[in-house]
Amino acid sequence: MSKIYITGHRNPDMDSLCSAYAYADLKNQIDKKNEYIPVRIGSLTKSIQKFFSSIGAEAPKYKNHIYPTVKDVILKPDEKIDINMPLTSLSKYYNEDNPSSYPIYDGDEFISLLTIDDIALWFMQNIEKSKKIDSVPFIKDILKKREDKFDATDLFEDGKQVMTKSKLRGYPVYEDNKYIGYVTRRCFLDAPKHNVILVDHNEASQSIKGLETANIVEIIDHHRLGALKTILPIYMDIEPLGSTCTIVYQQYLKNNLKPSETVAKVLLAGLISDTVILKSPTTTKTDVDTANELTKLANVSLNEFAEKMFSSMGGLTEDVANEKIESDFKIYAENGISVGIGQCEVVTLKDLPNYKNAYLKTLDEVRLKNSLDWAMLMITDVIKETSVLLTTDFKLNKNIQYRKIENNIYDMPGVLSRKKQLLPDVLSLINQ
Ligand SMILES: [Mn+2]
Repeated sequence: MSKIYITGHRNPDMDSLCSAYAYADLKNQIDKKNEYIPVRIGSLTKSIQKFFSSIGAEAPKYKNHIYPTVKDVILKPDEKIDINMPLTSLSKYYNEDNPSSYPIYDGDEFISLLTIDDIALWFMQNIEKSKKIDSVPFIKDILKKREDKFDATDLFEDGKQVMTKSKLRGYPVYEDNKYIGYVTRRCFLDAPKHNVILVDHNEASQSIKGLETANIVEIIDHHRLGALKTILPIYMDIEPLGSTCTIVYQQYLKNNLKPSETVAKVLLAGLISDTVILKSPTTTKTDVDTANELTKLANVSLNEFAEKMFSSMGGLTEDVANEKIESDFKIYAENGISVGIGQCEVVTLKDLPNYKNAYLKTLDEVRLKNSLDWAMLMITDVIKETSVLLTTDFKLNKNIQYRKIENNIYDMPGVLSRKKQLLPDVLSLINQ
């Protein structure tokens, strides 16, 4: 049984997290030979965390990288050899697989590795001294305690470097300060590879660190193709649909399965979040049909669920200004001008007067932090299907075509898509 990690892109959004979660659920049902683990490679916003707990699901766990680690190659002998046993009790293991080191215990507690060098040296020194050895020595007479050790999370390549230079033949491996096994030089002959499925992205630059050392086994996505080369042929399902969750639902159908109520909610959340409740210009008929079927399976009404989801994600209070601006902030550079545009969704814009000043101020801090000329935040009311734009001070503000509500705040009725609507307008301003 191997582990196969399923990950969305960096700065994970709802669609990335939900499609990883649901695809792992599907794969675990159709392939019992492997274990599929949904992961995320960026922090979870408080609002997304809230949503997952509100439907009783556990959001994918954080995974830092997919490089092989020392833990992937450890040896764990079944039997424990006790320090009080005679040396000869080891001969069976040395006959079987010739280990250069062997872990020695005192009762249940791991003490140290006994290496073949320690044994040889002991005999040589004793023969030198007394010229004859009358009785079999005990392991405790020979064993040397050493402090050298690896941590389970040490990278395979780092471990290999250490072992290549070290005089020691083996190192114990600890996880959370607990001994879990040991490694010898032989363990580092071939680097193991982790298996990974990419969802909601297909480009290495947006993916998990260490991807170049892993086996990509599948790609499920709805973005432009910028995929990397693979050694073996892989399964890909890339379609121009509104969300990756839509594709994952189609995968359930292809396998004659139905998602559970909870998984249907997760899929629906990713779908309505990426398509702004099916109103974004990226929405297709398949997305609409999928949403209808998912609402039945999830036992919810689309609008109520959407409103609940977006409102459970919380309003734009002052304490989350940074998070709301930065969690989905994309930077573009054109014509020598750099601009960053954040987007967030709300269920009402009526409390805008309460938070606008705090958000304008934070927006300028985010602009400075990223050394940008211009920064914007598009706040989309997903119920009324309209947006408001906040901007930092910039010479091009006077050319903005949207209706000015007040300084640095503009009304964008009907605008829902940053990619397809706001961005082209901004780029044309920059290029004028
Ligand atoms: Mn997506």
